[in-house]
Amino acid sequence: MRSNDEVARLLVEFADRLEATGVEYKPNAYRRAAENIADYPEPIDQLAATGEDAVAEIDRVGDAIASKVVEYVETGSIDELEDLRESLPVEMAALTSVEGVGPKTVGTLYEAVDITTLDELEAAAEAGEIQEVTGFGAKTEQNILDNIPFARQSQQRERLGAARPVADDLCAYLDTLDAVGRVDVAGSIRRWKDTIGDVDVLVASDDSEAVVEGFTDWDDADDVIEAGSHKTSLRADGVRVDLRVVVPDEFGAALQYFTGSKEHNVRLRNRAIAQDYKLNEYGLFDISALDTDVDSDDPAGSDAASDPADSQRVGVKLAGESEAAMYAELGLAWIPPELREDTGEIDAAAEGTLPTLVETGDINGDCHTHSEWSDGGHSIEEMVAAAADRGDDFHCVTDHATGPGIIEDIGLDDDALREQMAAVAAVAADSDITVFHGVETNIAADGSLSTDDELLAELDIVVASPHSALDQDTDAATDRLCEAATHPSVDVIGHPTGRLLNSRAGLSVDMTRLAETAADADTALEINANPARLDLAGEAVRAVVEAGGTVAINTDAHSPAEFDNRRYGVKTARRGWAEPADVLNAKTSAELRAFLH
Ligand code: DGT
Ligand code: CA
Ligand code: CA
Ligand code: ZN
Repeated sequence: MRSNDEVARLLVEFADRLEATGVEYKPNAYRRAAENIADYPEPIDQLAATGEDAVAEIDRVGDAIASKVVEYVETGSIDELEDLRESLPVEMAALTSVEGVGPKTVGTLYEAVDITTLDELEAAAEAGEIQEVTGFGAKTEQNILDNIPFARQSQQRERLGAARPVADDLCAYLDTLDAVGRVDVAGSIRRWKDTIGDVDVLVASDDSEAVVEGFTDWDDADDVIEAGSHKTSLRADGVRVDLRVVVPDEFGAALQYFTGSKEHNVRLRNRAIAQDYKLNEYGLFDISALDTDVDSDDPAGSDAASDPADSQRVGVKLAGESEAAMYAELGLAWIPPELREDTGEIDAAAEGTLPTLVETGDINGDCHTHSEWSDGGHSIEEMVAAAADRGDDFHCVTDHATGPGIIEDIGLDDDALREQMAAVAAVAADSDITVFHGVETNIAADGSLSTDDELLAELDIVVASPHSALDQDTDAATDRLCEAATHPSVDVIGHPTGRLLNSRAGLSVDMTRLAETAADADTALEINANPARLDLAGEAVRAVVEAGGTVAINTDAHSPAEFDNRRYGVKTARRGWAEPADVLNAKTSAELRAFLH
């Protein structure tokens, strides 16, 4: 099966390789086609099966690209792309993941010094070979060297937003199999970490062979990496998935163990040891009545013929089937997976002071959205209707202001914003939900804003975001955001660091200082729920919560479909220990109006 994302990735590679060989215009056509195929709601392989014309019906997909898509779906490869790969045998995705290295640079460096991989790029930069290439200098070479570690890491991790739908689909599929009892995700994906090394899935079953067989038969399974009777790994949609099968009696223990984090587990195990208990993936055991050496990992004393795991099942079993019972027997309240990072959650669970975390159902509306007035794809009416349909009580229209980092014909100048006031008011008058009119204005490098102060004061809500100069040092970046946060009209700082997961580190910010300044100024700091951003990150949210400040969980939706990203923002808020009272959008529209004034 060829998923839309897979086809889109291939077209992006096609575009990169064309660009590397100096082709103009065409690469952008491929990239736009890739975007629209990735967003297309129907499966591309079914569409391709009905012919090229059907594929060409997708917006911005022309006949030439449609025929390549069909070629790929039918044969598994595209001749022209294979030729491009042969003439430029480089690891394109890995090399272009280095900030500042684009396809053209990759082409040049291959011609000049034969670089094909990240390792070769690093070696050449360290040897000073890159600064010798025409068009490059010592500064560029140093930049490349500085950005390689981030790139290397990004190559090994997948964005949550790419991995989570794969996990959801897999769990839904496994649930349909007879042999499968309970099924749940574990690992970092259950903790909703912003990037994922691999997806861990756990199944309770007495027939692990049937489960493993069902797993490898899954439609989305691409290649099997490792097949065992209780643990199998495969790749699906570019994501590595580890499946473990355990007996129902031990499901809770395995779920606890494989959810991690490793640091959380280490602290929990120490707590167990202090109670004379043994904690592992098979259960929680009271070993106080046993000889002390039974707990040792030295296999010499155990029966070599038996299951090695049997030496782990010792003493009196206290819990194993249910995860909640595992925690309860350790004298702890059940700890939500998002908190399991060893940052005080075990003490809080022991003292009964765990936070009551915000939930998706607590959110009453979005404070940062776009329409076709700037770079959104839909009218204000459509966006408001979609918000009402999903049960929201309010909706904020915050199109881009023109300014640093925003393409001129996308952003609104002050006149256009004034014109938009009447348009929003007209939609608001016709809508059952409360519609606020605002703007997403830009924070320049010095902290000044792109929109006139008087106009900002007239708007219902002002989101101010950094869109340019994202390489400032920590002091300058923090000063910049604090300046914007204390502007009398600013209500929300949008995607405060400007990071893009796996592709741009964003501003380095002293979060404690920003959080305290923003809390004093009654300005909310955004958790941008777009899975390419998740900005603020969970740790930064924690700083806001501890400073007594407010976070806003916004989708920054450019279309109704993007409202669905809200869950990623809520989970990120939970990773930062946020309760409903800490969250701007958990307010009712009347409470929000009061906050905005
Ligand atoms: P990832 O996949 O890199 O995003 O992160 P995780 O947390 O999913 O890590 P992974 O997939 O290597 O292992 C899943 C869980 O299994 C991990 O969170 C905790 C548990 N685990 C794995 N190895 C160890 C270990 O050596 N010690 C302990 N205590 N737990 C481990
Ligand atoms: Ca994992
Ligand atoms: Ca794993
Ligand atoms: Zn925005």
